[in-house]
Amino acid sequence: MCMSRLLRTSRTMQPERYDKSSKRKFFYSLIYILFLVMVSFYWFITRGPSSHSQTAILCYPLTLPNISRLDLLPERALERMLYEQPKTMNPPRTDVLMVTPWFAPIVWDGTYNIDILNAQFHQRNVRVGLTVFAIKKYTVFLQRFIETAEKFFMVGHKVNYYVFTDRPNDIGNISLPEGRKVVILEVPSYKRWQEVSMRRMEMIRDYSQQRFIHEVDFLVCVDVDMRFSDEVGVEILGDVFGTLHPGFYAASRDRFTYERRKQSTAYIPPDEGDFYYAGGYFGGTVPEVYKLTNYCHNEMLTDKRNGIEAIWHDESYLNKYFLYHKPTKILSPEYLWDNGYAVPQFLKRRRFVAVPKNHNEIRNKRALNDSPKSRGKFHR
Ligand code: 5GW
Ligand code: MN
Repeated sequence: MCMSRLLRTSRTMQPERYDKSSKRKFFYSLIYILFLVMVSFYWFITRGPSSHSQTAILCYPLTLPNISRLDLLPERALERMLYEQPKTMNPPRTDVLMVTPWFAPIVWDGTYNIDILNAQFHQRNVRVGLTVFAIKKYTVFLQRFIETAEKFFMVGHKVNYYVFTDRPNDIGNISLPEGRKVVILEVPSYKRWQEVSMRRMEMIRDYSQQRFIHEVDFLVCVDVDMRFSDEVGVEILGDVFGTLHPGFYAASRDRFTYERRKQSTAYIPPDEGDFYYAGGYFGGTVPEVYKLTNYCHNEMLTDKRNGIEAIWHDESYLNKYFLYHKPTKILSPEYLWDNGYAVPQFLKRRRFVAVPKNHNEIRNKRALNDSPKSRGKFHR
C-alpha cells in the first residue's frame, strides 16, 4: 500500500521533473549556441574574411590543400628578343654617374634598352597619369604641351593627362586616340604666384586619394611651360623618382639653393644633400606620390604658421623630402632641360625643354618684383 503509493507518486512525479529539467537544458543550450554565434560573428567582422580562410588552412592542414597567395601569382615571361649583350666589363656610359650610392639608377641615354622595358610594362598593362597645372595665363602653354606629348610621351601606353586649371572654358576639346585622354580638373587659383606653385602639392595629394589611385598606376608631375622634343618612356617609371635640375648637376652640395634658414622645415645644412632636384618634374606610384605631396604640403603649412616660406617654394620642400626619403630612380637633365644653358658634351638628348616665356606678359607685374624668382633661374 505504502509502496504502491510511493510508486504511483514517483511515477507521476518523475516525468514532471524530467520535463522541467529538459526545458532548462534546452534553454541553456540555446543560450550557449547563441553565445557561440555571437562570438564567431564578432570574430568574423573584426578579423575579416581574409584571416578566415587562412585560419581554415591552418586548422585543417591535412584535409585542405595548402594553397597560398604565392601559388596564384600570374606567370609572366618575355618573348624571345634579340639585342646586344650587356657587357659586365664595358659599361655603356663612363662619363656620367649611372647609379646612386643607394642603388637608384640615374637615367641617361644609352644606359637602358627601351624594347625590354616596353615589353615588361606592356605585360603589366601600365596606366600613366601626367599631371600639369595651367592656372591663369599659363593656359597658353597647354596646346603645345599636349601636342608634343602625343608625339613623345609614353607612346604606345595608356596615358591620362590631368589638367588642373581655373579656366576650364579656355581649354578646347582635345580628342585623342584610344587609350589616351585629357581630364580637366577645375581648381581654385591663388593670388600669389608662390601659392599657385606650392598648392600643386596639396591638389595632387587630394586628387591622388580621390581619383588617381583608381585610374592610374604611376603619376608624372611636371611644369606646363614645356615642350617634349624627344622620347620620354617607361624608363622613367619607378616607385618614386626625382629629376636633376639642369642648373646644378655639376655643383657641390654647399652651392645648391636649398633652404638655408634653420627656422624653415625645409632647412638643409651645407654638409648634407645628394643632388639638387627640380620642382618641375617628379613622380612615382600613386601611393608614393601621395606620401611625397602630403609631406611637402604639410611642411609648407607648418612654415606658413611660423611666418616663413621656403626660398624656392615647393622645390625646397621636395629637396628636403628626397634627402630623407631617397628616390628609387633619378632622371638626368635630359628629362628637364632649358636652352638658356649651354649644352654639355654628355647631354645626348634633350627630351623635355622649357618654353621661353615673356615674363611681363605671362606673369603679372607685381609678382615680378616680390621674390627671388623674378631674378630668373639663371641667376640663382
Ligand atoms: C605665375 C607667375 C609666376 C610664377 C608662376 C606662375 C604660374 C605658374 C601661374 O600663373 N600659373 C601656373 O599654372 N603656374 C604653374 O606652376 C605652371 O604649371 C608652371 O609651369 C608651374 C611653375 O611655375 P613656372 O613654370 O613659372 O616656374 P619656373 O621655375 O619653371 O620658371
Ligand atoms: Mn616652368
